[in-house]
Amino acid sequence: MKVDVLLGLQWGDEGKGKVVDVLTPKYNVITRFQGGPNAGHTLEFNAIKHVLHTIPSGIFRNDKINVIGNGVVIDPVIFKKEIEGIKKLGIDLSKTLFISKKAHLILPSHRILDAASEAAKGKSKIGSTLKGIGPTYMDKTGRNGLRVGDIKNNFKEKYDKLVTKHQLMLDKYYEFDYDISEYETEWFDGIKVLSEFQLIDSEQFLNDELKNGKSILAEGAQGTLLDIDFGSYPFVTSSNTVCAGACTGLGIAPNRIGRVIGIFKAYCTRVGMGPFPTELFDEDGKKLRENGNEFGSTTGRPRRCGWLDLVALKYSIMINGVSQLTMMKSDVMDDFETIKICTAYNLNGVEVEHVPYEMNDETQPVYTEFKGWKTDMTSMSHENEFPEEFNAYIDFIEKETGVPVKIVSVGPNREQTIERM
Ligand code: 2SA
Ligand code: MG
Repeated sequence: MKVDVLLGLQWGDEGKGKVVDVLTPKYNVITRFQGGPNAGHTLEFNAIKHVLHTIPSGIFRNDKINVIGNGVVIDPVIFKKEIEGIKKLGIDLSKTLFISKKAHLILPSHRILDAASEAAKGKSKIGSTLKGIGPTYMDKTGRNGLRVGDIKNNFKEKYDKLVTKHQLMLDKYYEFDYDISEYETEWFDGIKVLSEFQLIDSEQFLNDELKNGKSILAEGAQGTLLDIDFGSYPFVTSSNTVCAGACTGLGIAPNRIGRVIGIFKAYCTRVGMGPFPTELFDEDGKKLRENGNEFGSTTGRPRRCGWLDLVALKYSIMINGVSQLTMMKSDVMDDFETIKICTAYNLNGVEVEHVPYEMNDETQPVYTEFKGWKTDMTSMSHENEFPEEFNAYIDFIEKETGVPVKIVSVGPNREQTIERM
């Protein structure tokens, strides 16, 4: 058996949570491989809207195993809240949620360091979610991190050692008021909740599952353009959000990867700072934000909105080896007169069709215009119903990328998902 990977091809918030939830019935195991509570995966069903941060989006389907992989970073405080929220819906997670012993822990002081680092950067701040993601991955690669598997082994001693290091850093490099004790009690309560789950050698477990004929879906968080290596550095997150991240974040060999499902929005959004060539500051941008309810599901920040960027999309498809596409939220543009797609960048008078080393103000989008379909598509259930202009939009994307658009989502609900044959 193989591991299918589902990931975002833009700057996150493509709608991965919804698609994982829809695809879950086809898989035995759903797993997260990178990121942490900076993610906000929104699922809507039975008139319930639920946002997940650390827990895989397969949790609402019965009999599925959900694994938090080694590449994920976990904040016990947020984890505990998440568990409580899910339990309220009557779901028993004790037998369906497994956590990698090798996953790293976000300490209260990591969150403080994140805030201090952002404050010190002033105008050039990253616009991080302030969840402590960057500092936690720094400690991981710097070989100072604290892992889930440490909980049962001189934990307090290791914790104190790392916090002391963080305090020294805070005192030496930053002018930042903080009070660690504020979060600490809650944090240790969270550790208690965490340690009651099955803490496993997830790489072994996942490979054994494959050997036993079980299918696995790896659920990406954030998006390809936020990847630490291939995103718009330094305005990126601190993990490998690309397909290769599923190998390192789960302990799965590259030849075990099966389908790569790339999710993109019919337009583009971004939260946080950093370049965004197709960003709109006009009425269309406002309309995308309002129609699409484009506000961060973790931080509530308004998302920046713009037209679909095909140059960036092709880049993401290349890096990930995407085998099929899923287009989300086209319904947001159901009443648009004209829709644009960026098909090249104009760099100081020269037209290019690749993503440059650094995107900046000089990276000007070159657009191809499309006639809007001007049809409410939200209650459609079959591709035969698609308006001609909508088909033209999809055909263009398929032709340009060379990858089929297999699923189209026309609304937030499970039911508003249409498969294309
Ligand atoms: P961080 O916190 O260190 O990972 O932030 C670094 C950059 O990565 C961006 N980032 C995100 N972008 C979109 N969605 C994300 N998740 C939440 C959501 C975000 C929210 O689903 O809406 O609620 O605001 C996410 N997580 C990280 C971030 O904006 C920085 O640009
Ligand atoms: Mg999100």
